[in-house]
Amino acid sequence: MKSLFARFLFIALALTPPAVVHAAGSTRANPPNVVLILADDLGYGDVGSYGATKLKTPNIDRLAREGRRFTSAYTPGSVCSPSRYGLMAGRYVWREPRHHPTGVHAPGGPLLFDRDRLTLATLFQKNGYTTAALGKWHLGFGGGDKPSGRYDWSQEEIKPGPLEVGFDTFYGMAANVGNQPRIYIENRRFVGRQPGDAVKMIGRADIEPWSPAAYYKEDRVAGDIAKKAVEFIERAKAKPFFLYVATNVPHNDITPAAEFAGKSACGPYGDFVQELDAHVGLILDALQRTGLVENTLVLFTSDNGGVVADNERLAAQWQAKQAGHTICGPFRGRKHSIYEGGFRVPFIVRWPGQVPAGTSSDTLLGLTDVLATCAALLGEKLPVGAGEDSFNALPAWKGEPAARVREAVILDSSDGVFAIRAGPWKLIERNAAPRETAKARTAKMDAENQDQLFNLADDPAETKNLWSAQPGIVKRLTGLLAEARANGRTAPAR
Ligand SMILES: [Ca+2]
Repeated sequence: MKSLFARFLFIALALTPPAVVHAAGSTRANPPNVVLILADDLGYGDVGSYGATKLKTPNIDRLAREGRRFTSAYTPGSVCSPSRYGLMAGRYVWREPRHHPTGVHAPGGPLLFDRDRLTLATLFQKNGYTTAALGKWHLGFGGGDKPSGRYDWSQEEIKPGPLEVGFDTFYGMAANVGNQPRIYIENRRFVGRQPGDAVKMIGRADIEPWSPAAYYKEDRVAGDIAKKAVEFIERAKAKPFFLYVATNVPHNDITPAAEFAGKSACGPYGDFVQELDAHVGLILDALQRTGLVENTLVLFTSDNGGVVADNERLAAQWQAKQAGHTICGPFRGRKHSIYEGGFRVPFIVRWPGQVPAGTSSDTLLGLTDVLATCAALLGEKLPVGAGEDSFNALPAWKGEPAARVREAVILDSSDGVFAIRAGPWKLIERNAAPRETAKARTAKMDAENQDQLFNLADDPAETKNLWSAQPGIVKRLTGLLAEARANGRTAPAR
C-alpha cells in the first residue's frame, strides 16, 4: 500500500509540468514588493561601490554586493523635475507642455501629469499593490496648464497631487526642502493643521501658517522620511507594495543631522551622504526584520548628477573637493550641465534569486526605463499612450548576457541644451535659443552650448571634440535626435 502510494506520488511529481513549478517562483504568482529609493543630486562618485573613498556608504555598497550595479545609467534631465517626471511617466519631460522652460518645476506649478496618464504608481496600483510616496514630490500640485502656475496653499485640501496619480498615500514635501510651503503634507493635508487653522498666502508664493511650529526642521527632514519608510514596511503585510522613497539628500542646503556631523573625511557634504547611507541601512534592516528581503526588489538611484563647486561659495561641496572627494567621479560637468556629470548616476538593483548578486553592467539604460521594466515584471503590457520613452530593462536587470535595453538615450540640460548618447558616442547639439536661465549664466553656458561630439569609450571626461572629424557619426546621431522629436516617442508603439 505504502509503496503504491509512493509510486503514485513519484509519478504525480514527475508529471507536474515545469510551468507549474516555475509559476510558484514567477512574478505573477508572487509579485515582488518594490522599494525605489531616489537620492537627490547624488553624484556618480558619491558612493563607495562607484569609487568614493573619502566618505563611506556601507549600506548602499551592500545593495551593490547583493545586487547588480549599472555603470551607464542616465537620468533624462540634469535637474530634479525632468528626471522625476521621466521616472514616473517613462516619457521625456520636454514632450510635456506644462514643463517649465527653466527645467525645474516651480514649487507652485501644476501637477505635471494628465489624470489619465499611466504612471509608475498607477501601474502598481492597478495590479493590486499598495502604493506610497514619501519625501520630495516636486511634480506639481493642482490643475492648470501653465508651467508657472501659482498654487493656493491656503485651501484645506491640497490636490490634485500624488494621490491623483496612483499613490494611495503620500507624506513629504511639495518640492525642495526650503521651498514654500515648508510644511509636511500628508495625503491631501498639511500635517498638524486642525480645522480652523488658517494658512495665508503672501504675495505670489509665500505662506504664513497658523503657527511657526508648523514648519518642519530642515536638518530632520531626511530622518523623518526614513522613519516613515521603516514604519510603512513594518505595517505592510497583506498586499504587495510599491514604496517610493524620495529623500532630499544630498540636495542643497547641506544639513546633516547632528549625529552625523563630522563623521566623514570630507566635511558636511560627506556627512550628509553618510546620513543618506544610514537611512538606506534602516530601510534594508526593516526589510530583513519583517522577512521581506527575498521577495522585495530594491532599486537605488539618483535623480541627477551632483553639485560640484567651482569656488568656495558652495562651501560644503568645495570643502569636499578640497578633501579629494570627486562628487561626479571621473565625469565632466555637474548638475544642470549637459556633460556626463549631470546625468550619469549610481543605479543598483537588488532582487534576491532574480538579479545576480555582486555583478555590474555597462548596458545603456535610463530612469525612464523603470516604467516599462516594472510593467514587464508584472506581466503587463504598456498601453499606447504611456511610457513613450520607456524600454524594458528587465533582462538586463536579471543579468542576461546579451540584454540590450535601448539604442540611445536623450539628455536635456536645465538650459535646454540637448545631447544624445548612442554606443560610445555622445553628441551635444548647440541650441540657438537656449532657455531663459542661460541668460543669467552666459559665460558658462556659451562654453557648454556648442556642437560637440565625444567618444566616451576613449574619452569619458569629454575633453576631445570630434564633431569635425566624424561627420558620419554626427549625421547619424543628429538624425536619431530629429526622429525622437518628430515621432513623439522613442520606444516602439505597443
Ligand atoms: Ca535633484
